[in-house]
This record gives sequence, C-alpha cells and structure tokens, in this order.
Amino acid sequence: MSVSFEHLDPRDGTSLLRERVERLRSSLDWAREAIPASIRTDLHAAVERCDERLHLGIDWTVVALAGGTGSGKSTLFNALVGVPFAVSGVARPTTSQVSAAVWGSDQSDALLDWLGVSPQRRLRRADSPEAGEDPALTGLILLDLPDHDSINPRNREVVDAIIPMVDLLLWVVDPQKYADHAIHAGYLQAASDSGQPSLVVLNHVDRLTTEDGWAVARDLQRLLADDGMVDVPVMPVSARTGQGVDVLRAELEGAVQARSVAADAVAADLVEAGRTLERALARDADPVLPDVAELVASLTAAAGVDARAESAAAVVAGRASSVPAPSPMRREIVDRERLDWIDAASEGLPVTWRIVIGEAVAPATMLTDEIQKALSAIEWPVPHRAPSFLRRRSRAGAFQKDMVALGRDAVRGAITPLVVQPTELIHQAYRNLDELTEIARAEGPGPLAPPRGDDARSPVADSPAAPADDEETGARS
Ligand SMILES: Nc1nc2c(ncn2[C@@H]2O[C@H](COP(=O)(O)OP(=O)(O)OP(=O)(O)O)[C@@H](O)[C@H]2O)c(=O)[nH]1
Ligand SMILES: [Mg+2]
Repeated sequence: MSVSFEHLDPRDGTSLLRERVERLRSSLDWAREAIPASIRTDLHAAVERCDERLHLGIDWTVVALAGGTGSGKSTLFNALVGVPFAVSGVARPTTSQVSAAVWGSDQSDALLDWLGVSPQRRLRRADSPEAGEDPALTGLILLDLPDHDSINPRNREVVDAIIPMVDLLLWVVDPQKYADHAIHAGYLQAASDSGQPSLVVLNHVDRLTTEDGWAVARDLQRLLADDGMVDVPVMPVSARTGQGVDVLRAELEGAVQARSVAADAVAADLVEAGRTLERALARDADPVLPDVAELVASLTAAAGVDARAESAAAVVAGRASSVPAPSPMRREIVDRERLDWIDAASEGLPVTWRIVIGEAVAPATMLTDEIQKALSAIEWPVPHRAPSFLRRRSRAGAFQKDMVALGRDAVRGAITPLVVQPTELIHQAYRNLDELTEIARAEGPGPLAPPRGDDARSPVADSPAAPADDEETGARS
C-alpha cells in the first residue's frame, strides 16, 4: 500500500487558491461595513495567513527524513539525491544542521528560509546534472534532519520545529532498534493524528536475510497498527546498497504530484472563512442589478429633458415659436429614484448589505449636480419649423426622439460611475463571499478531515524491495 495522498488536490488548484484569496480580500474591502466587526477580524486574519503561505510558494512538496541517530537518514538522503551532499558517518550524532535538496528551478529560498535551512546546506539538483535530473521530482524539497533523540538538545528543537511543516514524513529506523516504542510513539503518532502523511523506512535491510527483513517489516507494521497507525506503510530499504530506493523514490514522485500541505492549509482556511461568512450572508440570495435603462429614463425626465424635447418638437411642428429655458432638476425625484434603486439592488440581502449599497451609491445632491453638468455640456440641436406641412409631424417626432436620446446618453454617462458600477462591485463582492460559503457547505460541517484510504490490507508497501539475503548485497535493479 502506498502512503495516502488522495486528500490533497492536484497542483492545478494553486492558481485557483490564489484567485480565491484575492477575491476574498477585495470583496472584504468593498463590503467592509456589511460584515460584522468580529467576523471581519477573523476573515482578515485568514487572508493574512493565506497570503503568508502563498508567498512561501505552495507548489513545493517538502519531505523530511527523520529518525534516531545512526538510522541512516543522511546516507539515504545521498542515495535519493545521487550525490554525497549530506554528511553521514560513524560519530554519533553526525548531523546537526538540516540539509536540503531542491528539485526544480523555481524560487524556493523563502520556503527554505522559513524552514531554517542555512544557505550553505541547500543543494539545487538542477546544479548537479551529473546525478541525472528526474523531472518527476520537480517541486520536491528533501530534508535530512538531525536525530530526534539526540544528546544534543538543539537537534531535537530543530526536528520539533520542522516536522509539523513538512508534507511527508519519512521515518527512518534501524532494524536493531525498531521495536523501541519511543521510535514511533511521538512524532509518527502526532503526524498520524493530524492527517500528515508519513511512511516508515526500514533501513539497513542489507544486514538481514530476506526472511528476517520481511519478518521485521511485518512486526514493525503490527506495532504501528497496535498504536492505531494502520495507514503508515513500512518500506524496507538499504541506503547503502540502494535496495528499495527506487520504490521509495516512486513514493516521493507520488507526493510531488500531490498538493503541498501549505496549499491544503490555505484551502482549509478558505473553507473556514466560508463558514464564518455564512453568518453575514443570506442563504440563497442572488443580488440582481436593477433596470439601468429605467433609471436613466426617469432621471433624464426629472432633469427636464423630455419636456424640453417636447417643446422643441412643437417648434419643429410649427406649434410653438421657441423652447422655454430648462427648469432646475427636481431633487426629490432624484432622491426617490435613488432609494428605489438601492431597495431593488439589495432585495433579499441582509440589511447591512443594503446600507453598504446605499453608501456606495453617490448621494442625491452629487447625482443631481453631475447629471446637470453632463446635460449642460450637450450641444443641443436648434429646432426649426419644418418647411413642408406634410413632413412636420414626422420631423417633430424624430427631433424629439433624438433630443431625448442625447439626454439619456449623457445621464447614463453620469450615473454609471456613481450608481451602476458601485452597485455592481458590491454585488460582485457578495457573490464572491457567497461562493466561499458554498465551498464550505460542500465540505460539510466541522474541521476538514482528510479522507483516508479504507484499504484493510497490511500497509506494508505493495512492492517493496525484498530484503536481501546475507550474501546478496548488490543493489536491486
Ligand atoms: N549496512 C548499512 N549501513 C548503513 C545503511 N545506512 C547507513 N548506514 C551506515 O550507518 C551509519 C550512520 O549513517 P548516517 O547516514 O550518518 O545516519 P544518520 O541517521 O544520518 O545519523 P545522524 O546524523 O547521527 O542522525 C553510517 O556509517 C552509514 O554508512 C544501510 O542501509 N546499510
Ligand atoms: Mg545524519
């Protein structure tokens, strides 16, 4: 059985996450006042956390080799990397500084800084072509950690800080010490409890017969199962001979194809944000933009354009000799039209959203001023009495229509940025936030529980390298 990565979305989800975080941020900006302060604080905190994680680059998959001193972490690191970068040795403990191998050329520095890997201990696989680049591992960061049970307390601190941040934990054990409860009781148990994928690497199998190797692997599997870790596979390998290293590398390829824990955390944060938001939104509300043409027509008429066009038409028709000076715009009509618009635009939304739309839409005084300004900038056609009696009627009608159209165009131009666009923005913010609540509802109630495989078979790796006979020390082909 392979370690389970099913609960991680594919990498393509990354840009989607970025977009969602951006939408959440801009929607919060637009709809600030529509959301109660306490909810807003939580949402801002979620956006900040997401930002921090996205900034670190969530396309990386971080895998750590951890375990007791002498279990062979550094040797295995070198076997996987293909070059002797990590220092392995007989002195105990050997490793005190974390080494990282990075497959891929994207920016990984921020993430490595965050993980506390010093610049001298970073190996870029792209810089070591002699070892042969493996494209299937692009995006992998492999870490060689110090021993967790060190006599050096600093080593333990480093391990404690890094393990929770990794996507996959490779717990390396020595067959001579595997039965020690302490090897899996702490870190592996914590990883298992929090849904962090992990895998136990039974190293040094070149020192066992095939039979003993399998027996130890099965026994170790049983010990893990006794502690409730039924999903943790055991893989027998030999870092020294290379036996089983290909199978382990295939597991790493699987992990790389999966989304990183950071991406998972962002997604979980967004789901949580959605749940929080549900309290500030109305279920199933779908804001609709009111009829713009109707508003334009009413305001144009309120500005006196229709009356003026009618008088002009009367001149063309020969029923009047001049067009009276325009009367000032009627503010109370603007007021009423504006409120009708806000009511229609906030239909079905919580009352706070009506207030926000009301604040986003320009006040009636400003609307009146801007409409009048736009109308006074028009070069109105001068009406003349039509020469032919027969044509007067149709000419007058056309003249009137043209004038009204001119006026409406100007009014539309004036109210679009003052009324229509702000309403659309608030509606969009509502829809963006509502989309998050939909996602949260789709996830079901409660915290995200990563689905685990229900495979009841023994989690001992499906096709591990068979532990070697004493005589057989060559690498598995
Ligand atoms: N026979 C055998 N020896 C191994 C194997 N893996 C590692 N060793 C040896 O075990 C010793 C310890 O290996 P390291 O890789 O330094 O172990 P480590 O887990 O990194 O140890 P610390 O850095 O102290 O935590 C070295 O002498 C290695 O050559 C293996 O699979 N088979
Ligand atoms: Mg080491």
